[in-house]
Amino acid sequence: MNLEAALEEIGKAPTLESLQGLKVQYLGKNGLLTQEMKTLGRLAPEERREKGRVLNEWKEALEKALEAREAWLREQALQERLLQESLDVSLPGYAFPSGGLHITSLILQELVGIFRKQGFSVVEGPEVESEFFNFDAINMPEWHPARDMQDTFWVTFDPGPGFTIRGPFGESVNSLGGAVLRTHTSGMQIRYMIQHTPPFRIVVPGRVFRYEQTDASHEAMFHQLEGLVVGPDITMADLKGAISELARGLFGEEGKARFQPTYFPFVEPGVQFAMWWPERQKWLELGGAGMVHPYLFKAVDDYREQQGLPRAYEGMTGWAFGMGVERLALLRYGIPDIRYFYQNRLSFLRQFRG
Ligand code: YSA
Repeated sequence: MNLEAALEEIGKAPTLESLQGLKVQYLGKNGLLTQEMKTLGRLAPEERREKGRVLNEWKEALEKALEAREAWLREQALQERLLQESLDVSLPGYAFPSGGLHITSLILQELVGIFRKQGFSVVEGPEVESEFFNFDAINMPEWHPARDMQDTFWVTFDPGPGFTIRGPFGESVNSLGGAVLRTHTSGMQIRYMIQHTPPFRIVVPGRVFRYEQTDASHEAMFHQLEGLVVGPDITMADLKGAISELARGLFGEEGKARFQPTYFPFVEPGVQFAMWWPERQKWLELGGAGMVHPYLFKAVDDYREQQGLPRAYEGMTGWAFGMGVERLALLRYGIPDIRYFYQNRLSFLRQFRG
């Protein structure tokens, strides 16, 4: 075996794998040096000692050379990796997509914000509602057209374990008729009044459902904002003031409201209101309103009495309104079709994210 040649070969090994090969070739069980060691036994003692010393030196030299080359190859690999993986801070970064609020949420936030400034509380109610709160208690008896299958999603359910429509006190109201997907937020007027005593002012944002043939201005699921103010001396003038304030909040100083008489079973007198839309110079029909019908106060007090609570609404007056949230957005942003709202078409929705 030629030590010089072996050391040179090791010093030039190009990869860790080839280096391992050389290690085996020289120092392995059947390696060249090992072979030489095996011949020692056959030598005379004097010669054996001398050759043994030399072979040990060779072994040490080979081991050192292998170690040194291995360290060098590893360092080389590390440097190469560092070079490849180096961080270029001038490269453009990854864009992390961030979500935004839906157009309905944005307009609801704006509406609710305007009322909060006027001291209104914001409350929410159940979307699956009992027939009693959605209809009866607000003076829409059984024969009222809004209960027709064309308008209302009736929820037929097996009132088995775990499904009960509950009243404001957690009591089961299954006995108070069937269940519906609420057709408007007006049922919350009753729920709130049963649990609270006047004076108060609230707004109720929420999803409502109607069995509608959808078209450009009708959806089967949409949102309403309900308002209710009750106290000892509340008048129609307060209603007009609040809606006019809403008009100014939405459309600026030029904003104004118009009221036209109409009929809703739960108000007397009833109005529909429109707002002046300065950009388009036209009136927008937004919703219904009026003075709370005395029937509602009576229904609330009767219910309270049933629950062992004192009657609280005798001598009170109040006003209420209910408006379509998507309809307002349609007109305000010039959107041609209400069905765009809930089709999850990002190109449409991205135009409005806040
Ligand atoms: C009236 C008087 C009050 O004292 C309180 C509330 C009300 C409003 C009443 N509860 C109601 O729901 N009236 S409404 O049937 O005319 O609907 C109110 C608004 O909801 C409409 O003016 C319209 O803006 C919107 N709307 C109705 N059906 C819709 C709809 N929006 C989208 N799709 C539909 N299918």
